[in-house]
Amino acid sequence: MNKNKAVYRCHDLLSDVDGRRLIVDAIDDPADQIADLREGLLGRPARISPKFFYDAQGCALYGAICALAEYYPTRTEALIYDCCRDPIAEHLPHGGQWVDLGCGDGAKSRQWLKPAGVRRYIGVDIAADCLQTTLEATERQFPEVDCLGVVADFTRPFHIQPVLNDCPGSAPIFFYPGSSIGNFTPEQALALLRSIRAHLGRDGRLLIGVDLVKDAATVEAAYDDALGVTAAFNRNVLRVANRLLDADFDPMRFGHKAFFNAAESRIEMHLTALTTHSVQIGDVQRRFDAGETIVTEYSYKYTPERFIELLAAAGYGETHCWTDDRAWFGVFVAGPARDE
Ligand code: AVJ
Repeated sequence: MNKNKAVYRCHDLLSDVDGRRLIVDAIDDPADQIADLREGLLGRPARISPKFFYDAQGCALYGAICALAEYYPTRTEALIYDCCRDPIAEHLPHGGQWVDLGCGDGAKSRQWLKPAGVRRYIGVDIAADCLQTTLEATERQFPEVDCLGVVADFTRPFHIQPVLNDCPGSAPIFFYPGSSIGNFTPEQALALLRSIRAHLGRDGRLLIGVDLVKDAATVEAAYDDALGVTAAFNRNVLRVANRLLDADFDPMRFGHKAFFNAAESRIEMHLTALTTHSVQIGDVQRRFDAGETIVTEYSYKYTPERFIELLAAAGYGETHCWTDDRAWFGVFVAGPARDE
């Protein structure tokens, strides 16, 4: 995305609505997204960005994954927040602007608005429809908090400084829970962390949840559950591709594969063609050989040390970390390095 374009769009929309709830459309041209998806599927190896998982059905399936016995991250992160909310909040500025990156239904954030004394809530998500509902729910529960939404794809550099400037003297708290950072390669994660860092000013903070390295069997079970919910979630992305690209993937002709790649410290999810067959993708045919895979997701796992290193490389200073007693999941609060 052209950075400047996004800035102007923010300005324009803000001046239009003078401080009331708004949806800022700071997303890339949808045609570019579709071109990326098409290019990825025609490439070798074929790949699909995980951001395409989350249509309405994909969001519902992800919700079901979070409730699975095998899927520990959501539960473990919630446990850390439940037991350490006040000590964590002590490290956050009060009267701040809560920037909820990938807000979804906003439920995780609503638990923070009181303890962190939040003045303004900014939901950021790629899914515009959910965003509206999230803002309404948040406003209903917290009428005194000013709520607004930004539609953005933060797989691209994002720039919401004009939105933050609209509420001067209120430091931003960027909340990025759920180990969503794990979907980025360490290089991409560094770029995103820098992007956030550039918005912090002196008093702003990042509050981020990160899944940690643990035995491979536990991680693999979380991404290949016994009931096949994750398999359905993975295959659903082919239905999204069918809709967006006018393609004719048969999801059941692909198998779900998930394994821990220890050298890269990441879970890899693939869809494997079960038989050799051709798929129509718009106006071209793409042949898939039996066993050929489409990469659909990487989910990186960090050690606390490695994640703190990444934060330092992105220009953060003092960092605090909380984990559960098995050290399966880490919650980090980081502020700007002092000498910057
Ligand atoms: C939403 C990216 C955090 O990587 O664990 C869950 C997505 N994929 N099961 C993750 C996901 C398969 C999830 N994140």
